[in-house]
Amino acid sequence: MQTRIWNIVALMLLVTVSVSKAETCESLLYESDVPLAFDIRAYETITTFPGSLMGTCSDRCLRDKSCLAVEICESGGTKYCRLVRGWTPGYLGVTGTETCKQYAVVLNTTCGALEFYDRETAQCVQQDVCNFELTTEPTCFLTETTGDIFDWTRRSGSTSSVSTGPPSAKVGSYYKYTETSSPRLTGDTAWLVSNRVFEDKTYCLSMYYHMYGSTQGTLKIQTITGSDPPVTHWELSGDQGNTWHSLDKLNLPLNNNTMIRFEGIRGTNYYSDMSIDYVVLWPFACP
Ligand SMILES: [Ca+2]
Ligand SMILES: [Ca+2]
Repeated sequence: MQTRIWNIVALMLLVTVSVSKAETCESLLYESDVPLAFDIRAYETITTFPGSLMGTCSDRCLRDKSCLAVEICESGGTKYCRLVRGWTPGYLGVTGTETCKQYAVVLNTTCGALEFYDRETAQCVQQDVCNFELTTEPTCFLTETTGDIFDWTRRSGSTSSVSTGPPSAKVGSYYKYTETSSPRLTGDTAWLVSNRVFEDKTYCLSMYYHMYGSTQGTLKIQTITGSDPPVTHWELSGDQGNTWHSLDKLNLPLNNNTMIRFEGIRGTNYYSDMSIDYVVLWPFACP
């Protein structure tokens, strides 16, 4: 009976920790990245909670091969750990207010920049990420295309209209957005499409998006396989306030004949600038 009570207490503590995670840590950013030996041991001492929390975290990471990294997060002097999919820093020197330190899981080697260590295949794998910091980004899997009405615009700082668009990028200095002032009209579309051949499996997409403006339009994430009609996997319309939001986990079933398409659709007036930044595509289903 006593064991059961302690289990309940431990469970309540874990629930408490889970709630605070969402408030203090963002899943897409980190403060630092430290390679670990394959045999993961205690990477940081967490004294605030019972040992079970630390033990659970380590055990899960050892057993779960899809776990590629561990994060130690801190909130108000309280530390806790969580499992994430790890990667090496894409852009060194990214700073923010995050309080998580990330530890990548690597085997006697450190993967190169913009790579992560895939424990299942024991290889360093390139990370597909669009941060839009460069005009041409080798790691970015999205590109402009024709067949739509206009292009997405790469931008630093605010957009040229008031009461729409973000004040700045979410990560780094640049982002992409749909400039919806004249000559753009209601319903005009701008597409970004993938330029990669994918494997036949489910990938996980995450990103930041900003959709501020009283006549905000619609953003869709779609897949198109062969000549089939587009399949919409995520869609959002209307004013989402003047803040960046995160889309954490979107499963996308892909194969070598599938294209990913981002579709921005202008709303009824120019208060319709929508933005995206730090779009990441993992070659695994979402955890
Ligand atoms: Ca950026
Ligand atoms: Ca275009």
